[in-house]
Amino acid sequence: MTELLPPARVLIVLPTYNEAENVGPLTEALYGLGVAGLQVLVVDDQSPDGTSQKARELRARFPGLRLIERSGPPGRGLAGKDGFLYALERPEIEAVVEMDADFSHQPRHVPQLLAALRHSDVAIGSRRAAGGRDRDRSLARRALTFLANAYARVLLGLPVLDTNSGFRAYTRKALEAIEPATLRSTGPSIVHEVLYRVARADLKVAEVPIEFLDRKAGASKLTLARLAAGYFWILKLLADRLRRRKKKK
Ligand SMILES: Nc1nc2c(ncn2[C@@H]2O[C@H](COP(=O)(O)OP(=O)(O)OP(=O)(O)O)[C@@H](O)[C@H]2O)c(=O)[nH]1
Ligand SMILES: [Mg+2]
Repeated sequence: MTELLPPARVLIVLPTYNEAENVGPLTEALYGLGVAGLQVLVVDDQSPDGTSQKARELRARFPGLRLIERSGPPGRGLAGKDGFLYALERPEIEAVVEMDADFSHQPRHVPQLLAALRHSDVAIGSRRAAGGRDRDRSLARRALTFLANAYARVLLGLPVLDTNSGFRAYTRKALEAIEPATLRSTGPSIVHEVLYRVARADLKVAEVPIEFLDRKAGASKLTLARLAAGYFWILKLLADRLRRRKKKK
């Protein structure tokens, strides 16, 4: 049977690892937004908790839902990259939103991010823009985010208040300029690598204030090793920045 679905225009990329409890309610909330041509893409890394099985079951209710079941090395960065490449292969997709699948990024902010794309190339869901909030999490967790953000902003000279945010919307033009095929970071630091490319390509960035919540179900995947890898990645990007500066002189 051919599916009678509106053509996908806005792709929501959800990287998932052990989000079986969240993927259903989140998919429902996203399709409930009433955004025309919205399509959800779950990019799962063989989660042992059966996230992809859940996503497959959800297709009975949401036939537009797509699922990439990744094999090979896992990672938040690799999953995000696959989502971007999926969008670029489909010319009907005009905008891409990436967001965490744990309800830290609330669906209600999606229309605000999309609205900001009317006058910008990239819209960032920002805890640090006026009106933004990050008060729900422990002080230690917020302090960690604060330090990582300051480190990335200063070393990479990024003109963005919330560089760590993985809640973003991109126009197709922005995605093309980012050249996802050559992104190299495998983990969460993809957010910095992408932002670094956004700045280099002189894309117009808008920061949309969001209320960031602590995850409601499931466990965090942030480990000390991942955190350290993220800090190291920023140093690699800094080396690239300095090399380019030298060449320019
Ligand atoms: N596909 C895939 N997704 C991942 C992987 N690691 C994390 N994710 C997803 O990326 C998003 C962010 O991961 P979280 O574990 O919430 O990490 P975090 O938001 O930095 O940490 P918390 O604030 O403690 O939740 C979530 O949707 C995860 O399911 C991975 O290896 N592969
Ligand atoms: Mg999270």
